[in-house]
Amino acid sequence: MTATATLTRHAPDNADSRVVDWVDSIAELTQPDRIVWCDGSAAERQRLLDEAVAAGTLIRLNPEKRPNSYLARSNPSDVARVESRTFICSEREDDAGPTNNWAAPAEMRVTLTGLFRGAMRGRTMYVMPFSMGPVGSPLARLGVQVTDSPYVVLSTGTMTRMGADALAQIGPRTEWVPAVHSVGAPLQPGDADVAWPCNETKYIVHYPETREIWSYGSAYGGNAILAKKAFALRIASKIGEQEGWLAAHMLLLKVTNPSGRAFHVAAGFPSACGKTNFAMLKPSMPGWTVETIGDDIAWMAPGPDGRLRAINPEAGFFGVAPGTGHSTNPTAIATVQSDTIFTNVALTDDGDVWWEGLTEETPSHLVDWLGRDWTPDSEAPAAHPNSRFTVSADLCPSIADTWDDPAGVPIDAVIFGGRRATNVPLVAQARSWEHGVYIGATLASERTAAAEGTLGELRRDPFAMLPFSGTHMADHWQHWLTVGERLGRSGQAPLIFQVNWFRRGEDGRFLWPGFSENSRALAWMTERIEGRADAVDSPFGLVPVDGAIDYAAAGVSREDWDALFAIEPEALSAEADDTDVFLARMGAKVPAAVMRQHAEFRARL
Ligand code: GTP
Ligand code: SPV
Ligand code: MN
Repeated sequence: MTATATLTRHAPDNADSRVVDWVDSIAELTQPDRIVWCDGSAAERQRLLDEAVAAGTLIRLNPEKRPNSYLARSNPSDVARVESRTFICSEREDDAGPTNNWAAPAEMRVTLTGLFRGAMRGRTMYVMPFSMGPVGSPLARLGVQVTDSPYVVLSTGTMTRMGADALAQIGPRTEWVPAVHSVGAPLQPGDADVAWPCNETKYIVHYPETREIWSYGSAYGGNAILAKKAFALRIASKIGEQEGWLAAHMLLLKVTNPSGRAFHVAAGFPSACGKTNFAMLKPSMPGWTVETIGDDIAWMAPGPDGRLRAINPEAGFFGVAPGTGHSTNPTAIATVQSDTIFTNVALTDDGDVWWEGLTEETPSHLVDWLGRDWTPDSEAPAAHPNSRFTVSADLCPSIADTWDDPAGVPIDAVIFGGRRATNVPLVAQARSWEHGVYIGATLASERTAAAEGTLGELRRDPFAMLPFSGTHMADHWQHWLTVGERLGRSGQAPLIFQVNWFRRGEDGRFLWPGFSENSRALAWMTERIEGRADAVDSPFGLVPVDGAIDYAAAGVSREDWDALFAIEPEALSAEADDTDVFLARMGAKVPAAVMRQHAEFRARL
């Protein structure tokens, strides 16, 4: 018997033989010391947590302040997604498109085989069967990830339905997506391990046609929790195009008006542009409630009744910490009271966590995310700008009781938004589905800390999917047009809107207070759905008539309100020129409908 065969003997009896064979083959390549099949139980989680504390990977927080919660400090070079190291390896380069890094699959397989050979020596390989979406839902999908990072196991355990229930779903004919992850830091006998092993060389690789994922060198969320961005967006966007449904970088929420009518909304904003906050919105308007269904990813398919139905494929939140405070997002603050893993936030002297924006008062002493003493005089922030919390969706006080309904929820509105200091109004309704697709296709946003790159730089982020599309971006647009036509035939296509919470005045301050006041824009959108609110035409689409939104109640002056909708012809014309360049870069696949809408935008200026 080979060493590998001894190791895989511990596969659960009901494990499908294809899964066992695949695990075997990866073990033979990567040579781990041990293999552990994860069952997803609470006991398993506690054992991993205790081991991680003993190994120095996690710091246990003060149980009186933050029960069952932990702090992880990453390697300082492994703090965000690495878009420059993320690859879509379709057979034809043209199927990955100009916005993705591409390499020929055969060549990439050779490179990765070299890197993964012996990569797990001295480590344990964990096998994680998982379901994206409620186990057994017709919209759910299965996968199996192997990893040599206990931090990734703990994160996946929160973010997905991981373990025995998912494994039991995999029969001889069930499709499942294999995902291989290694931190790329093998240990020789006698080597001392580090708290956050990783490798300077990083590869986040997707084979959309064969539906496989390989990730090397990073343990950061989006690079390593492969069920999330790699599967639920990049691979799923390809599957969705083949099968007629949509994988979207969108939050899902349910909003109920004072007369008790509920609406479901999907909203796509780029990374660190407000999805978690909007999903957990506490309306400032009396009588309105918002409940959370998801904060990052939506899978949406036309249902048997002809309506678009959506599920949140995830089971937890991997949310941005900085800026999340009692005044901005009290729901998130309540969610992370316990049972949370924090990554790269600061540690207080009494064993709790802190980050910029958590409290109005800054503690006089902290240990920063790099483990250094920190005081308010320190120059760098105490928490990394992309520091995050990982917590189960069940713990969110605003979670809707339908959030894990296997049938999903019917979508009434789709929203696109970004961080735009100029040009884009607070809220506008697309004139048609086609116009809405144009708005999504040409979406732009200022860069945030969620990925490597220069902060604040304006870049196109079509459908908030620039880093997450597993296909040619223009094919993605055509797919949205096709799904929209199908929904339109049954007269049940959701309305599409655009929002911008981030417009600034000449003095640089935000013109709109945001957060709970965003409910005013949301309420107007629901009133448009009901046909109760009036709108006027603008180059961006239909905007609220005077008096439709009570901005004064939000503390906004008449002057600022006007500035939120100001049309600056020169700036808009420069933006239209930039859109020409962008669309030309997308090439011949750009749908005629998008070109038509662009011509119309120009004509309306
Ligand atoms: P990912 O998890 O990266 O996909 O991000 P996300 O879109 O869920 O972003 P999130 O809600 O975590 O917000 C990111 C940052 O934007 C936080 O610092 C928030 O405080 C800030 N933010 C969110 N909503 C608003 C708003 O309405 N106005 C302003 N000014 N800032 C906001
Ligand atoms: C994002 O960057 O959009 C995130 C965090 O939601 S990650 O999972 O790292 O992609
Ligand atoms: Mn995201």
